[in-house]
Amino acid sequence: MMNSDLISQQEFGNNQKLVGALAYIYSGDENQDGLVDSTDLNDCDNESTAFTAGYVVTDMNGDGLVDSSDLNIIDNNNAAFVATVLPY
Ligand SMILES: [Ca+2]
Ligand SMILES: [Ca+2]
Repeated sequence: MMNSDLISQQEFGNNQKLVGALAYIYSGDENQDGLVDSTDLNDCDNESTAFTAGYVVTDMNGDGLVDSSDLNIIDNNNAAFVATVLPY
């Protein structure tokens, strides 16, 4: 059994990204509507243009600044159709 098999059995919906030996939770859903889409990208882009800093929801990597690195996270996860997976 591979490490990725172990991790995929530990979380619901196979909704994590395995990088090396670590599993990461996706981010990018700034407005918490369950999808990473263009509305999240627009909100982050607006705050990036305004040089927003601090503990804000558009700071995807948690470095205290809203900039292109946060936009890249949202853009990549938007392209991968990342969405919330919930039990019914
Ligand atoms: Ca969203
Ligand atoms: Ca950031």
